[in-house]
Amino acid sequence: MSRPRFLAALLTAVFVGFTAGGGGPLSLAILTDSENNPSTFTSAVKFDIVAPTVTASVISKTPQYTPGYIRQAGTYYIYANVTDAGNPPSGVSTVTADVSTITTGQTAVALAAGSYSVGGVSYGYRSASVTANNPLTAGSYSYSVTATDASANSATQSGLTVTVDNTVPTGSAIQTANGSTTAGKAELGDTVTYTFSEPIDPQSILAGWTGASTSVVVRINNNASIDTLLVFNAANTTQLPLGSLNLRGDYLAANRTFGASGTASTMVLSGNSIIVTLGTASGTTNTVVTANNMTWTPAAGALDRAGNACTTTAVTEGGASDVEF
Ligand SMILES: [Ca+2]
Ligand SMILES: [Ca+2]
Ligand SMILES: [Ca+2]
Ligand SMILES: [Ca+2]
Repeated sequence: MSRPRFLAALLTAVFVGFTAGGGGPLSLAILTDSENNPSTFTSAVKFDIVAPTVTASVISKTPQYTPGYIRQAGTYYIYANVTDAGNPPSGVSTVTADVSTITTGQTAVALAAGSYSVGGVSYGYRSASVTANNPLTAGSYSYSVTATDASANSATQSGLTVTVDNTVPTGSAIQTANGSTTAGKAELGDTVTYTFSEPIDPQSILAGWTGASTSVVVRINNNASIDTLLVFNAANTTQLPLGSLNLRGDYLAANRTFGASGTASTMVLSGNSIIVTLGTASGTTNTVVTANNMTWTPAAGALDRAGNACTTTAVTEGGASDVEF
């Protein structure tokens, strides 16, 4: 390669390297070839004068699936997505949140870069656990997130909101329905609908559950003429906090599982309700002809969106007295 060509190639490589590499707020390349050319080559690269943008943020209780709600004295995370622009972007340096409306004095809580997910949405930044004031009146509260890039450009997204909910959920209704051939007989396809006073966070019922249909095992335990229905995880090893359902009838003469083999039982979240559909029965069941009203005792492990524990006050089946399933 000739000398001038070599010099041109070298300059191009250095310039491209500075342009693509970014890094610092200002990149300047100065090359001198005093032997062959006394002139000085100077290449000034554009720099980042554009502030980052907070594209999304949400506050959620810890742990959680459903975001946007906290309770007084509860712990929470702040999530955010931040992008930086510039020519080239110098990159996001710090992200902080002012949550002093819900936690006194916390005007600059640091959010760390990482890979986070809440409510089915991915976020690139999250705070450590923060504890809400106690007391903290229920209602909507504003907070802000500030992002700064490596060139010290800064932008604040204000007007973000989180809802404080201090009202504990309660059981409000319990019903079954015949989804198969015989009313009064527990079979594949029959349903149990547990209804609460407000939406329940699915993750409080089953780790990792989003509320979409998922496999479970239903157990109906024989207790003479007052058999009891419980819901277990898909492995049939851990009872889920859907409480205990007294069927008030002799639906079987020996303990049975539904969905442990064959067709799985399922549960799905729908508004304030969780609907359980029976899978394949492990053995014979009775057909009950005497109408009665069930009694459901909810479990405190069921949490609302803010993390308040459900009361365990029993709920009696409403409507006309009927047989179940
Ligand atoms: Ca509530
Ligand atoms: Ca039935
Ligand atoms: Ca029985
Ligand atoms: Ca009934």
